[in-house]
Amino acid sequence: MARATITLIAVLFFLPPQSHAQWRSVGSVDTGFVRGPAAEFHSGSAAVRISFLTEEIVRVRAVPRGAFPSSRSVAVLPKDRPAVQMVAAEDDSLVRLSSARTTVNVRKHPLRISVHAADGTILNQDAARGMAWDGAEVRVWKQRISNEHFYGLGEKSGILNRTSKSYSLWNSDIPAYRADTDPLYQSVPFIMTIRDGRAQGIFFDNSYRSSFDFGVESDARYAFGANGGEIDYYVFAGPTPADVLRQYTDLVGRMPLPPRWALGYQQSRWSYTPDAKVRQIARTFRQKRIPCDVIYLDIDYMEGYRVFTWNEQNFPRPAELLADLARDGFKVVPIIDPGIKVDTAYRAYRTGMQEDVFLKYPSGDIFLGNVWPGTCAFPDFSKPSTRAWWSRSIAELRETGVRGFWTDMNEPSVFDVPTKTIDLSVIHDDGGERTTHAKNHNVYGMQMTEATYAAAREARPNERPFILTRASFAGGHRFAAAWTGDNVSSWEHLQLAVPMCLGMSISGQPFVGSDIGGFIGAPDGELYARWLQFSVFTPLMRTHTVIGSPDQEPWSFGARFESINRATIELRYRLLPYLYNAMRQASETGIPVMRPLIFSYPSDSGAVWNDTEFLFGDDLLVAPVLWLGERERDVHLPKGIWYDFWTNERYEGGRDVRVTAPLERIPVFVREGAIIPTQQILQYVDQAGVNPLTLTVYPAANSSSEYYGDDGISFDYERGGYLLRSLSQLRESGELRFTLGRANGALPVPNRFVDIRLIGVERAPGMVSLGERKLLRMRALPAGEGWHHSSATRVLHVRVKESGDELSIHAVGTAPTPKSPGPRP
Ligand code: MIG
Repeated sequence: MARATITLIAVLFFLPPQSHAQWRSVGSVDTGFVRGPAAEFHSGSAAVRISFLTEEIVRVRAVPRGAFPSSRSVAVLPKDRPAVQMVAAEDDSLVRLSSARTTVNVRKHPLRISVHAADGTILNQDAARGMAWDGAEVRVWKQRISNEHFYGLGEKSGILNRTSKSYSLWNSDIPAYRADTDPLYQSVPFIMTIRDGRAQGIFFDNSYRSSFDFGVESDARYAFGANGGEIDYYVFAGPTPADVLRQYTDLVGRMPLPPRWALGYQQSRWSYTPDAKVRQIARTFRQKRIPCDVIYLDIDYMEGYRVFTWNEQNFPRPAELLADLARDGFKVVPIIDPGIKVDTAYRAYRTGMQEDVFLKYPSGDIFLGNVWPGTCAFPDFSKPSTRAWWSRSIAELRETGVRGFWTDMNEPSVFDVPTKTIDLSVIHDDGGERTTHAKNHNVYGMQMTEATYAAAREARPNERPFILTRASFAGGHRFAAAWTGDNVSSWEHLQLAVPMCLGMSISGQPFVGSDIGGFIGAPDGELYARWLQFSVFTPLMRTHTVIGSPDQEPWSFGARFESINRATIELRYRLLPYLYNAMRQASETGIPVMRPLIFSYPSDSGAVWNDTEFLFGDDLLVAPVLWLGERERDVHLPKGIWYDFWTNERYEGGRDVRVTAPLERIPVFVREGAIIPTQQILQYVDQAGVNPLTLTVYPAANSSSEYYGDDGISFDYERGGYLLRSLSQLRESGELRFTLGRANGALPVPNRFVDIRLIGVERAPGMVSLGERKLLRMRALPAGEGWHHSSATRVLHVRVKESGDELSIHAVGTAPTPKSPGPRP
């Protein structure tokens, strides 16, 4: 009896949650047909449609009854694609649908799907339950193939590798979140799985509250679903992680190039006020010669937090302030919140009411919620008339001289209600379909950025907008950069910032960063300095801190840290050409700037759980110091040859090494064969053109890359207004060749020098020539054309005038590449 009771309790305890006993899976195929690159199957009242968008992108949709509704997606870009050739074959148990590169097997009894690469490798395969419904809920189960690891889902706290965890997606404002806090501000229902070096991706195009399980329910399965909407997902066949991202961003679009100044250092706090304080901060940067491009205005610049107003007391003449700051090279970015204060004396509210822009309950009453200004109404950004209304105020801010927009509170966050957001029954226009907040919640923030981006472009058609957002959805990278919200000034949070930024990067959003030094609390000098060093290698490099906290500027931690922090920010400015090239690559291919090791080395077992290192662009490996008091750290170097960025010491990869990391230095390694473009230090990005353009060559037998430059602000590059040159180098038996390919693009070649620094050159060459012309040897670094060799640093430095022609440099009589690291001074 006792034993039976225990057994019963044990059974009850281990039973899965009972709430989903009612899952109804798709049954056997009754009928099916093929049309073009798509097939549709019917099973009872359910229907399943499988279509090839490209040879490597397959879409799966399923409905429990009736026909497929017209499908509108805020994430997927409408796009004309060449028709895919799909071949269908059938036997008693299976229908096989194949493009040249991908095959979908549809088992008929019951209907279960598996997706395969051309060589037969399984990419994903339905588990026993396949696709199912329970009331309004939808869910898909896939078999977890052994050794399969899970990444993606955008902004998530905790570790980067999502295996054995489960997550929900529901945009939420959670200050001082922790490693296990979920969900957070953004929802990106995209995942990448990697197994034995091979990647595939899945994008679940559903904006309802969704959930993903990577092995909690069972380690033999993974699953995704939502509490409304359709089963509608896309499979990306890879095979590399870069291919998956290229395919995913082919579907949801890519980041447009931001203005180049947005890659400069940015300074924020809640809040710099009044105007004199803003001026003082700006002046201090220039006086101390610490480079800075952007200053933010947090909510206190407004009149009672009314968006699109200026506080008359503290910011009496905003246009004058912004113009003065602009003369000094500062761009000002104010915060804008979605909540519009209910106040008939406030223009945005009055016009918003007249133009019927606010979200309403089904009854027609306007939804009211409490946020910073008090009781507010919320614009329905899915409505064209709302966007037109919003656009006018954005244009006005732009006319006043602001250069970017910081969209906050757009989860949307609502105070004083248990759900912390808009009532789920509230109706959004949603393209005229009039759907609930339950459906539109997760896309609200992205739609706010979309409206803001469009408005900024309308105001200045040939100027690239800059928007920084807290909330977003899949595809939101088309409109805004994103930061990781309200973190904490702690070492743990610095450690979290790395996988968070990487998780966003690997999910399609390249333009990411975290509040440097932490938002809540106060960092000490060391934490701030280490955070700043890490953030040289996050595309968004912005300090921010909460109201009432101590000063958090690069000079706030004493003289020693001030000089360390200056040098750190200067490093960022030196690297701008390299970063800009990586941003361009991201905007063209979807391959992010920050890449987890597993992204670039999917077969490297040392990369699977690596949360403390990453690649920055194609050629730099960054190993930030994330621990108090540490002056050295272990670094996993993937296979290949690596050079220490600071000392040029040469390392064999494929192993872990221990490296020193004094307070002033973040460990960075350069891939062999890299040609790294850098520039002179400036106080702000547009202070002067790149001059000289320095190209540091880390010799390999041969290698090549590209240099891209443009005006950094306009869209002229879309019409050929850029400068694009190939870079290549060749090294064999004591000879070095470096070639800067002929200038492509309509941008005039700048009147400047190009400095080529060849690393690891043992002996001074007997001769260095530029094409037919012999270059002069100099005793010191050349001021004009010429070359210099230092046997102490083993750098051969060649300086030539840039022209539109191919520039080919040839050095003869140097020693061969060293086989092992030499001693360093
Ligand atoms: O309820 O505008 O994440 O960066 O300083 C807080 C004040 C509202 C949250 C943002 C933070 C910003 C703060 N905002």
